[in-house]
Amino acid sequence: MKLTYPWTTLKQYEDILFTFYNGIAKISFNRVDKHNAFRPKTNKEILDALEICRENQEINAVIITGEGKKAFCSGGDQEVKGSGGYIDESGVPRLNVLDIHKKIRSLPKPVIAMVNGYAIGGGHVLHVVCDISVASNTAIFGQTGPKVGSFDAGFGSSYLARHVGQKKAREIWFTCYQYSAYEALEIGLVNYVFPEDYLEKNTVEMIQVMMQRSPLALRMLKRGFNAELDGQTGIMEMAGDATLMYYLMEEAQEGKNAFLEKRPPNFQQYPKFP
Ligand code: 1HA
Repeated sequence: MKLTYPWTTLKQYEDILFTFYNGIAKISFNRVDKHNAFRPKTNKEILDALEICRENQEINAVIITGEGKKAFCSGGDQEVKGSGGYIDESGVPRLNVLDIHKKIRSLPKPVIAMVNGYAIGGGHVLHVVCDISVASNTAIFGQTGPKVGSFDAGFGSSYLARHVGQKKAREIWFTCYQYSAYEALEIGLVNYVFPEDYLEKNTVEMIQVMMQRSPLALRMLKRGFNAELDGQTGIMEMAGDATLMYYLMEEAQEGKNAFLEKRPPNFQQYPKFP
């Protein structure tokens, strides 16, 4: 029997569930009849939920998963794929899942992919961009792009290669093979494999350990891990957090106070650590 927690709804959406338990937010794809394939609306809802996760002080970490027993996410909904992207309600083609990749990486809190079944195509990329991936023993991983007329040459390939190495990443994309949870574990694609019924329990327990650690330390570590791949954007995110910490210091307040009091600042009173 699946062990779960008393999640409460944070906000109602059409394509996703957005729930909360004990400091953890959970975003679940809820298009079970399509193996949780996403359409532009799904991605728009996830972006909105991720923004709430960023702002809400009660939320320490985020789980991304899929409803049902079959799929985490099977990527872009092929039924709405059109010329130029995935067609939204107003007829505009979109690739807005890429905005989710950026948002997950920039979110200053851990994001954990809880892979409960198929993580395929754009669904696979989604777990790749999360900070941590845990899988049920029933999970199946793979890319399908070159089989169905797509590819993700962004994080979906470059960041994947950071996890599994260049050769394996190229195999994953060029062949579109599918991999079991244990194969994924062996090649460093996931952190842990748990029995299906214990997936949520063990994931929450792991997050509870992270929640005992310093949030600002985790935040800076995430920035550091990302900066290496994200170039100037990564440095900007890290620098932003350095500014945040500087603003918490008296030295930064002295500059502002001196300006407002129309006097020269006295920065010499502060220590210059070696
Ligand atoms: O590459 C990108 C992007 C790249 C750059 C920028 C943006 C991107 C955005 C998206 C993507 C992509 O995601 S491309 C890759 C899109 N996804 C796929 O090619 C996966 C298609 N699905 C499958 O290969 C298979 O369904 C499966 C391996 C996940 C599971 O196979 P299985 O167990 O045999 O189930 P199946 O019968 O195929 O699927 C169950 C139901 O779910 C079917 O519906 P039904 O016939 O029962 O009415 C099936 O049509 C539906 N379904 C599954 N996946 C999708 C889907 N419907 C629409 N879109 C899907 N992706």
